[in-house]
Amino acid sequence: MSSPIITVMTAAVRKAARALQRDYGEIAFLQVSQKGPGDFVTIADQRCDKILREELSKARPGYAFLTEETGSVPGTDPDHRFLIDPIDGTMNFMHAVPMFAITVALERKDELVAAITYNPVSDEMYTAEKGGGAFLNNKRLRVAQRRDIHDTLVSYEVPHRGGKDLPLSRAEIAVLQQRVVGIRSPGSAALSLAYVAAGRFDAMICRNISKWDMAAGILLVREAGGFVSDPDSERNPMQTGNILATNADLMPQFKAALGKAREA
Ligand code: LIP
Repeated sequence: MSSPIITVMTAAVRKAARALQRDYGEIAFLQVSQKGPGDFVTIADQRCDKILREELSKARPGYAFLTEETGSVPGTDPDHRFLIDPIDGTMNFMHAVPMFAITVALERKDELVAAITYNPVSDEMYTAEKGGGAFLNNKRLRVAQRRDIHDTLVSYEVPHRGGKDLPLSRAEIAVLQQRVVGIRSPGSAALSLAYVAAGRFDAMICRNISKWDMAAGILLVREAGGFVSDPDSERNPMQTGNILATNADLMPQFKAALGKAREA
């Protein structure tokens, strides 16, 4: 049985997802039109963001927001804040690649306490609540239990052309390719983190992302028994914008590998 806050967040996400799916259905058509999908995606993002804020405000008036589309929206409740990315994986959405998600997290006094990441195309609803475990469509999740980096499948989010840290990313991929079984770049940090929680990926690494891209995923991974860290230090990824998520045995091995890349 879902808790009241997970019920509220899930209902808001499902309502926003219905609008998003209608927009997704238009994307293939827009790609062949002269205008292209860029502006349309902005509108889809904004529409989804608005529905989420309206629905969540109705159920929890006074909570603040931090969203990719509207930035910081102060609330009257000083303790609670929703973090929202209405479409994480925008580039995939624009190209009609069905690997994107609505992702919503709730912070209480700066601590992540509830999380939803939903892929409307695959109808995969990932939920987590602090101390209550992580779930995929109500099935309990557990991170993968592999212990040796040489056995792992890893998500490494490749930066966009012109993105920050391109030389570092190339060095990291080169080092990882010598150690892991395979590397994927799914294009949605939120879904990559959900996949770590589900034990599909053994680890995920992503640099220069925003709080709303990773907030829900961090709680999902922790509640599935995994760990997150800044890849270069012991700092909180929410503060540095860089994240490594994996299990306890693999964490030091990935940190050592990424350290080698920094030396290269
Ligand atoms: C994107 C991430 C993606 C990352 C990009 C970007 P958006 O979020 O989830 O994985 O590589 O840098 O931040 O822009 O699609 O919400």
